[in-house]
Amino acid sequence: MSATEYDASTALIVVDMQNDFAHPDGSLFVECGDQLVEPINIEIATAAQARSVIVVTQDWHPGTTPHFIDDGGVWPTHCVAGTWGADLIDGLDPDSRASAVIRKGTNGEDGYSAFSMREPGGIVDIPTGLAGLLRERGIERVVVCGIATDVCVSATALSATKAGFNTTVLWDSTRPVSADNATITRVLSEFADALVTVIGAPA
Ligand code: VGL
Ligand code: ZN
Repeated sequence: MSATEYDASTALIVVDMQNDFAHPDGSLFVECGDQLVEPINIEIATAAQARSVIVVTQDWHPGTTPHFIDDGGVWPTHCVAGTWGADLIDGLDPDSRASAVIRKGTNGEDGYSAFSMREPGGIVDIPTGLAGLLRERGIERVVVCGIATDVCVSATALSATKAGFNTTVLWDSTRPVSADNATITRVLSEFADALVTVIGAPA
């Protein structure tokens, strides 16, 4: 059973279910990321049946970018455009159901949120066009799942509320890069402050 309800004014956003994050051989494997395929498939199937908009995001970096440790950033090289690591994980069912695929970071930006990107170290948000696309389709509510809870899922959910969408995160269909208590507490309090609804939040 899906964790929430869907309808035609809801969009499901499946964040970065790519090999480098979700496959045990990935360069930035998020522990248990592979276990998300099954629950997310249930959300996708339920959302599709309810005629919700389904958005799939992909982290999509050039081979060198200040986002990567090798070039002065903080992350190991991951999700380089066109490589296996950037592909959606096998079994995510079926990606053809997606109404839109949003690729973030394509020009070397830090692409954490599905809604906007930012030059590394910069302060200006560069919209991805997702907010406009959702508004055009009459979307009022977004449901967010995928990887990573504390990075791209949280950035996506927080910008969704800022853009005026009623926002829900399916906690059990996300996994964090950092699973320590301090990180989880911070993410949950940011969600609470931004009025993001969290389904399945740890007590
Ligand atoms: C992500 C770290 C770096 C994510 C993307 O998808 O959560 N994390 N780039
Ligand atoms: Zn990245």
